[in-house]
Amino acid sequence: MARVAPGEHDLRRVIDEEREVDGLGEQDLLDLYRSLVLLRTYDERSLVYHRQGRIGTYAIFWNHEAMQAGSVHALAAEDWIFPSYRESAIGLLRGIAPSSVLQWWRGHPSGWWNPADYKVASICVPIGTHVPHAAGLAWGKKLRGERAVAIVYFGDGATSEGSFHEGANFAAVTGAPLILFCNNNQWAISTPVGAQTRAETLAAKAVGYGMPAIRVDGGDVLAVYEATREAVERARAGGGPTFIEALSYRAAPHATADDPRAYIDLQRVEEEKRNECLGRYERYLRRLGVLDDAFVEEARAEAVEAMKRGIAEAEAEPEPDVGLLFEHAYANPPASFAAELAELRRILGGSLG
Ligand SMILES: Cc1ncc(C[n+]2csc(CCOP(=O)(O)OP(=O)(O)O)c2C)c(N)n1
Ligand SMILES: [Mg+2]
Repeated sequence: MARVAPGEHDLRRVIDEEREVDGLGEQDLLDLYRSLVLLRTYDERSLVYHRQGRIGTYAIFWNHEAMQAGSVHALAAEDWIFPSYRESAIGLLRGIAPSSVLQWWRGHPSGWWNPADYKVASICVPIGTHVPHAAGLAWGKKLRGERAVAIVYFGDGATSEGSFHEGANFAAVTGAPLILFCNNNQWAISTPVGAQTRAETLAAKAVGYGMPAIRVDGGDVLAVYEATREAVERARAGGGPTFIEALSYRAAPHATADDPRAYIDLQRVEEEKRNECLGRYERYLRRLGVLDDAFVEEARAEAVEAMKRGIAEAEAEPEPDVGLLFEHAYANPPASFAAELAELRRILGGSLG
């Protein structure tokens, strides 16, 4: 059996400890629930749309919603989010339309937004290359004396990439207001975290850069919220970056093109599924007497409706013109482009005719 992360000790928890988080009122708790439901619904519907051939390869984030919603709720509107493909739909929590994210997965040019409009950077597919971008933006905010902080999301595998180390070191040295949020789902496709590092925990890496770290139960939305809020407060107060390691166990395939039965611990997957993050939070809220069936039904119906509308809007967009392939790369395109585009149109015209 593959090796996974050693001891899961010292994880910050709220739900399992039956604690409450200071400063979170009933409305906040319900808003958080609604965000979890929206992300869960987006993810489950996207898998169906993929199977129906309506979107392309899709990176499933089932059971990662607590890490995403918990951390975003700890941010202010002016704070910047740098997602990886695992957080493709995180912009929904900032008002980006489901159709825009679905179009991204369809490879359509309308699957994009102006990052400045939502303070959500483009979805990063190369592993870890957005960490220096986020560090740079955060440093810029500091230099300008602005209040905003940035958060960058990446996986356990990303901590073996050069870009991660460059970004982390840069953020620490400049005292940039950055939260480095590591989703440690213990797998980088089929590579277990034990084959990724000799460090006992990923949080231990922060020590080498001289920045504080927090380890948190990634399936506990309130613990993630609390940990991120602490990191955000430190960053805003001029205390520099924080590394957050949120621990879980990947309970779904890496993406729709993956079959994890060849390598994963299936028993551990079943355990994780039984303890998945939305159900955990739902049970907690019901115990508190904050959530009832009517709210649950309404939140789900609203999210399903948003997705139905999203896929319909995406599919209603006209196909882009192939000329787009030749635009945006050069201010002064090479002379050969015109002939190449004409050739492409001729070929496509032939294949269609
Ligand atoms: C620079 C780079 N190298 C390799 C890949 C191929 N690749 C895609 S996902 C992935 C695994 C990443 O695992 P992790 O960082 O743990 O993130 P997770 O997918 O588990 O969220 C790899 C190696 C890539 N996208 N970019
Ligand atoms: Mg991973």
